[in-house]
Amino acid sequence: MRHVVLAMVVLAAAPIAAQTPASSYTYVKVVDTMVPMRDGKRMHTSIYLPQGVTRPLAIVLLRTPYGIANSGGRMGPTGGFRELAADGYAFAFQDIRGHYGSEGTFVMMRPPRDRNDPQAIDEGSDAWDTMDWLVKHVPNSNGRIGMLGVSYDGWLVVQALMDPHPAFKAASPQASPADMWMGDDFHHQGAFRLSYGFEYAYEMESGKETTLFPFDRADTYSWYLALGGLSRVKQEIFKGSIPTWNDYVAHPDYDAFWQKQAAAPYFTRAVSVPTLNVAGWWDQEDFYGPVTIYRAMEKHDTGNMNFLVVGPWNHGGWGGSGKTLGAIDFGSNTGDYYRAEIQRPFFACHLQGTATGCRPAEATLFRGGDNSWVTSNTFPRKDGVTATPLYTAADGALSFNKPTGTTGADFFVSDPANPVPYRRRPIQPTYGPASIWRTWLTEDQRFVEHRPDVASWQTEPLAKPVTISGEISAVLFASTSGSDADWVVKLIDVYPDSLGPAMGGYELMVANDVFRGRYLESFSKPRALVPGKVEKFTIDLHTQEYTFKPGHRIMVQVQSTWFPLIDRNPQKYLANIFQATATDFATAVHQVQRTAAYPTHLVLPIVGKP
Ligand code: PG9
Repeated sequence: MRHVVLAMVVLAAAPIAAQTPASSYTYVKVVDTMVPMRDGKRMHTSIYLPQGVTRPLAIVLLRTPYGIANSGGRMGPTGGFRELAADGYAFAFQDIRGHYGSEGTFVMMRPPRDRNDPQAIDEGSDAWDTMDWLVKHVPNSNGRIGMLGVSYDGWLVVQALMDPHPAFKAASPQASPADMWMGDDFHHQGAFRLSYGFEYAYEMESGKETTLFPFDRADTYSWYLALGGLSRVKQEIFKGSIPTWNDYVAHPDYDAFWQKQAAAPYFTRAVSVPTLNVAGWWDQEDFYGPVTIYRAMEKHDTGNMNFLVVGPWNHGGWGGSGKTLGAIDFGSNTGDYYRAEIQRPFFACHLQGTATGCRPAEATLFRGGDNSWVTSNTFPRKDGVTATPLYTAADGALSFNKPTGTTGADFFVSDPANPVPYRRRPIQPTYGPASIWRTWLTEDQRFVEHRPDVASWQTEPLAKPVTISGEISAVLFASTSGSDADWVVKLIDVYPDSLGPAMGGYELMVANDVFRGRYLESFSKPRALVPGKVEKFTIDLHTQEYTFKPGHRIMVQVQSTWFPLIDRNPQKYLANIFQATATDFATAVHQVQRTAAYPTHLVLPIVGKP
């Protein structure tokens, strides 16, 4: 490995004051330089130092594809690193390969390298080479490095953890995707996340800097609908120039391309870097990822170094106060609590040797509804939780009693020409001005409840609280008159009318997901559904920690479109939906059974007895 020693460039930069109750430092950018990697490519890196600190400094590293120009603000009075900044670290920020100031080629979620190829590079080797350079070049370093980041930046932490540098002593991957086909930004259980997959790929790959797609109308719902089929995108819209779109088209199913990129299988060795995994229950982008990574690492956590925190947050919401999300008030500043009481001590203990904070609870979970933090020695919790079926019943009821009848079903007509919007229209471009993308998971689901293509069931008002903790799934016994179908399932907390006009009757989603019917037997080998045949679709609704309070109702909604979050299923089997044209889409009648033989239900992890 070769390293070029670069002179440090001292910059005259505006100082950034970090203020917390404990102390404050002024940070100055002292270096803006190009750090060489093992293949000779150089990565643009900035280093900020706290003024007036003479003790050896630990280094906190963030690598990002989103540009490091404004990184100093993170240590400022409202920045997400303000509590860390109060402890006095050297902060290093780096543009990743091929983006902004760095050399080389950007590859979306570059898969881990072939370890048998000494020339190969990946984000893990770039992180390793960067850490090696930092401990040798940051003046007065104590030789310990921490790394954290949210989402893509969190995924870069995960890549660094796969083959950690010896100086890497504390990690916090936050909202990192784990598997882009199974559950994160680009697909969920086989269904393509159209608006995100389309817009993000353009933003990242139409130039070296992020650029929004130039939609010619305010409501992207109508833009995506007017597209007709996805076959128009690759050449007509993107002119073949967006590699990630080309990959979606070439790999519609869960093949080696996606499997090679998925993070969990790479964690096969004992965890050696203390790791604080962070997720938000209402993360609109990557909730599957951080939980999956925590669980993959936990299998090899022989030294108790791997921890999980899940709060009532959207994507990165722990960087703010975390008191509210959309219309929902969680009663306290949950983000401030996390940063001050868990993240700050964790890094201080592992990087600076302070006495406490190295080992937070195994899992620290915010329980919505009750609005309290709870801890657990395992995740999901094992003791005192009963997997309890909650069945759909006649007249829109939900019941803990299994149906006994031989007939009974609910049905709706799913029309791809009039898909159910996933959030209130107009649906602004995902990251465009005034977009409410960041809070859509907490939107009041009454905006679609009246639609004839949304089936709803609900319990009576609850006489006592029902707390769920852990894994939720839906078991749909369902059929389509077509030969392919999407099933979207939403678990909802219905607030009592007594709460008055602002929140009375509010329908808050607490879990949800979509399943593309063609993957009933295999995610790698789809097949057509037999029209009219009742199949058992088991849909992972992931995990939650939540209390449905007395007077509230539990509701379940099922629908077959969620647009344009999810692309429209043509509802007649097509080998590759990315090749669909406008004429490939057909209406279908969808039936959801509720009989003794076919008892559609949710499985809820109920704490205590239901
Ligand atoms: N959710 C973003 C992401 C997209 C694609 C890959 C990885 C992450 C992000 O917020 O960075």
